[in-house]
Amino acid sequence: MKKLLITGFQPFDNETVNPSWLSVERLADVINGYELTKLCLPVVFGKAAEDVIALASEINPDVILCIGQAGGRSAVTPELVAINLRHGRIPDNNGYQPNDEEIINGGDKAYFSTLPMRKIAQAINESGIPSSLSYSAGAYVCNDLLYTLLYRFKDSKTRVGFIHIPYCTEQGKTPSMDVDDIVKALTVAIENLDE
Ligand code: PCA
Repeated sequence: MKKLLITGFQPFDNETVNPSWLSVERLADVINGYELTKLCLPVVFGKAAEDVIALASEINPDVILCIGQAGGRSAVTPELVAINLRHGRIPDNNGYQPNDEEIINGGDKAYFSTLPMRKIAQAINESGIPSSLSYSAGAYVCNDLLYTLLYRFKDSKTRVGFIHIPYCTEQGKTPSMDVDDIVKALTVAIENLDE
């Protein structure tokens, strides 16, 4: 069976939950011929990617798909690209707040996702859950994670992608989405990982 390493994040920014992990932990263990391995990541620059790379070197996944909260977005937004930039509007969960730094010295300015993100956005949208392709994952820990993984796996068979999701209803913010719908959207994404 093919292997999918799928990740969510711990809570950050004064929240008590992160809908990315709430939804990842509820996904079925096998979807579309992929066996899922689930990992919850710290919201810490550098460390999130280190944890993924450590587990990936044990299980050698075909695909790594990372999920993160994008408060303020009203749709599920697969990310097309990651940029070589770290900047924090707020400190990470280790208290570190970078100000316009490079992630990887000598890395390209940007890397494109190696999963079919536009197709994934269309498929989620057709399933009835609002979704659109995003052209920026920001400059915070989610972009840091996606950039570092795309750099690390650029010459390997492992394909890498990232999906941002809205706040979930329990967080009491708007716009928001039910975790049930986020789980459904991520399931559709996994059903569409292959070109
Ligand atoms: N979202 C943040 C980091 C962790 C998360 O869930 C981001 O968009 O960078």
